[in-house]
Amino acid sequence: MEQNQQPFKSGVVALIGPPNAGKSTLLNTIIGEKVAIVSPKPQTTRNQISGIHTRDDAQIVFLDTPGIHRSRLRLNRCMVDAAWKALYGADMVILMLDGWRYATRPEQWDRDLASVATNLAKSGLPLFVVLNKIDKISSKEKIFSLLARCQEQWPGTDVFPVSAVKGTNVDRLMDMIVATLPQGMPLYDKDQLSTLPLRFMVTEIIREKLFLTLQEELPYNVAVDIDAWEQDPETGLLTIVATIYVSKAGYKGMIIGKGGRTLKRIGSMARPEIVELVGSKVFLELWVKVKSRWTEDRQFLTGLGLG
Ligand SMILES: Nc1nc2c(ncn2[C@@H]2O[C@H](COP(=O)(O)OP(=O)(O)OP(=O)(O)O)[C@@H](O)[C@H]2O)c(=O)[nH]1
Ligand SMILES: [Mg+2]
Repeated sequence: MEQNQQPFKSGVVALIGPPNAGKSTLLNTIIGEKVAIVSPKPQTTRNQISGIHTRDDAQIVFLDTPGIHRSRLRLNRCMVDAAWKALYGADMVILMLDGWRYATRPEQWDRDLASVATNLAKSGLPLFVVLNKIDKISSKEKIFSLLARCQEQWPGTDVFPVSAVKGTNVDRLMDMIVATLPQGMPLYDKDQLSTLPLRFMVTEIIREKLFLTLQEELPYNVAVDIDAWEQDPETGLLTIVATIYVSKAGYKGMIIGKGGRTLKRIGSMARPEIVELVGSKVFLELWVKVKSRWTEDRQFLTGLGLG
């Protein structure tokens, strides 16, 4: 019988790019489970999110990151710092771009990518460019001209047109990542999908439902923290008490909604996903508290794993 002579590969791949490019969606598609939250709004991801993909010939730790954008706000600066920090210790970088955005608004390219391109060049890490959301671009010519623009900006770099949502071309991207990674042993059990603590993942699920439910600027002004996490040894019921922090008193009523309806909806959207994640029955209690200017509060941000 023929033996597989290929050496085992392992390494860390940082997923970097402007907000809303589809970085978290790609991570989830690769891992095959939801490890990162996703929403149609930009700046959904706030921390580094790890996802572990193990196959017969390789183990890859992906680091999903907050979208790179310009802002003077402390929370946003911490998010962008967290993104760039993912390059330390990474073996390679994937720059993820929303192809549809640049197909429809080409003038956004320089604004979004000038500083990203400079920083990536400085890192000296192997780079792949992923042109995402090609399912939304019906004209082949537009895709070709975007691929050419990527080649112009990053000469000699491999560029992959993909659809992270549909999984188009993701297998080819994975094979090329594995080919680029160094030889190495797996660091994690093959069944482990993330290094993130369950409690953090629960706060992320709640935050995703806030992003999906709330309008305008509100989602950017909420943070979620766990107050209590207790499992009844007899019934197995896990009671989770979490607080949603808002930066202004006016926001509190908007989250709670008329007769508590909005908060209840957020809880019922989050609970089934939490049950799936923790693998037991869950009682979820949500509170809303005002913490003025939390987005500028260094200590509070550190508590959220930022800064
Ligand atoms: N049509 C289409 N939509 C996509 C694709 N990939 C992602 N999206 C959508 O784009 C939006 C943003 O996706 P995310 O995965 O949250 O993007 P992100 O880059 O992680 O965004 P931040 O965390 O804000 O930086 C969501 O509504 C996704 O459903 C794709 O391949 N095709
Ligand atoms: Mg994200």
